[in-house]
Amino acid sequence: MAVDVLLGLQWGDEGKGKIVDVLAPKYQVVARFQGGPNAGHTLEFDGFKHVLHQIPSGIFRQEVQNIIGNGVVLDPIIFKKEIDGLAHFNLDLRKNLEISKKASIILPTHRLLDAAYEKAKGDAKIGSTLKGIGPTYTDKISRQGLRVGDMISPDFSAKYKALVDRHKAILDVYKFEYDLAAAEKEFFEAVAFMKEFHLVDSEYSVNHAINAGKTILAEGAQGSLLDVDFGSYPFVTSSNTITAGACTGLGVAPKNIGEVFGIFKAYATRVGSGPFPTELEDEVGERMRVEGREFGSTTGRPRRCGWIDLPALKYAMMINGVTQLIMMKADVLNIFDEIQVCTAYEMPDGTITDQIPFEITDIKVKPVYETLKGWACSLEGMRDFNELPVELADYIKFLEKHLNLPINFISTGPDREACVLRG
Ligand code: 2SA
Ligand code: MG
Repeated sequence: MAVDVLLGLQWGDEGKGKIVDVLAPKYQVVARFQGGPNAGHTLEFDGFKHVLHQIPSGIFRQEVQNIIGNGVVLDPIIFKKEIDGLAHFNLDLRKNLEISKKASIILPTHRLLDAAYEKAKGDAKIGSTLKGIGPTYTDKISRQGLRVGDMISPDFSAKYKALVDRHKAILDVYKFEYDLAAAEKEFFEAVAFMKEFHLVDSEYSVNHAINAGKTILAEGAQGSLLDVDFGSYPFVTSSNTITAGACTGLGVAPKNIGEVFGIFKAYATRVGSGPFPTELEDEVGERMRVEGREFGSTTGRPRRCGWIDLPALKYAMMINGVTQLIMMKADVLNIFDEIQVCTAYEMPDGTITDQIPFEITDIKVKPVYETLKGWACSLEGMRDFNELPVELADYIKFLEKHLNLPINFISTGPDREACVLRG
């Protein structure tokens, strides 16, 4: 059996949480392969709204095996809070959650370093979620990080101290003031708590599941355009958020990747800094933000909003090998009489391109728009493609023509049931 991958094709917040929740019943295993507490996957069901950060979205189904893979950076303090926050769901989490011993641990000083680096950058800041993501991946790549498996080693405290001493030296260089005592106490309590879970070599779990013919879903976090290699560097996160990240972040061979579900919003949003050619810094963008409730689920930050960007979407589809397209939040566009679609960019020298230029972070490209008629009505209760207003059907067909792939799932509201399935 193959591993299906579900990921966002834009800058995150495409609505992955809702889709994973819809898809989860089909899967016996749900695994996270990158990112960490910078993610916020919002699930809404039975009148509940719940945000997951580090824990896979299959957690609410007791029969699903949930795996936090080696590619993840895990904050024990946030992990403990997340588990505590799930208490009222009466789940036996020690049974259906496995954590890779090779996942990296976020220390309290990683968060301080994140803050120190961002502060030093001033106006050039990345807009990091300040969860310590960048510094933790830095330590992983520079081969000095701590991993979940180290927590069970007798010299964990010594390893911890050696790394924290290095961090303190850097914080001194940055003249960053801090008080570590409370966070350290919390950290060690959380480490003790985490040790009671299944700490495993999750590459074996995943591959045993593949060999046993189980259905497996790899759940991406952030978005493809925040990928450390292919996003608008340096305004990116520090992991590979794309399909290939599922291979390295779980130990899955490329030949074992199956369907790749690419999720995108009917428009575009971005939190944090960095280029966003179709951004609307006007009243239209403000209406989109309010209508779409576009505020970060991790940090509460208002998201930047704009029209859909087809060059960026096509790029993301290419890098990921998307086989299934899923469009979210079509209903947010109900309020507009006209809808713009960016089909290409105009470069500063006047040339037109449908590729993302390397210089995107330094130059301002102008979106080339085509204007489509809006449907300007509610989509409530619509479950069939043929019920959709003709303007929305036209919008979907227009996108499909440019993206060269059918859009088989169209979400028309936050509820689990609010969607149109085709094909
Ligand atoms: P980081 O914290 O080092 O990964 O930040 C680097 C950039 O990546 C962006 N980033 C995100 N963008 C959208 N959604 C994210 N997760 C949360 C969510 C966001 C929130 O799912 O709602 O609640 O604010 C996410 N995580 C990282 C970040 O904005 C930086 O531009
Ligand atoms: Mg999110």
